Amino acid sequence: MKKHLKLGFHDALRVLNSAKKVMVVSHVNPDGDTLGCMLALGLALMQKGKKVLLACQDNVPTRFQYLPGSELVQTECREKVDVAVAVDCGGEKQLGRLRAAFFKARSTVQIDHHDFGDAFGRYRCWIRSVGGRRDRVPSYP
Ligand SMILES: [Mn+2]
Repeated sequence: MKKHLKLGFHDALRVLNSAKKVMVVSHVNPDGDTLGCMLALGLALMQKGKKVLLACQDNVPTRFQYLPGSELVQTECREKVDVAVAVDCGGEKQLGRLRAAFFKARSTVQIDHHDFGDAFGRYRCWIRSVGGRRDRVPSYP
């Protein structure tokens, strides 16, 4: 991981720790990557006492509805949040109709594991994939 990206990770943690209300957004036509990341992060933030909105433009596909928290995912968001987090989104277009709500947040964070894509979050962290298809997941202190 490059130094500036690592700094982005710690900045993102600081911003998330100080937030009261957080929105986590998955990309359009959600797959297991984006949903797994959104739900894991969202549930972890809830356990820390944050108010969390889980959002995706499109409904959770039936094959992923067994995932814990998938029933909480909403397809729109009208609330203003302290921090909006985009997960697995290679560009802001992947936020779909949630783009406006995302950029209304006081701060924005972009978490991704792809080496390509556009930077659009105020804080960005790339989690490099290791060991073939199994991605390394950072712990959330
Ligand atoms: Mn994906």
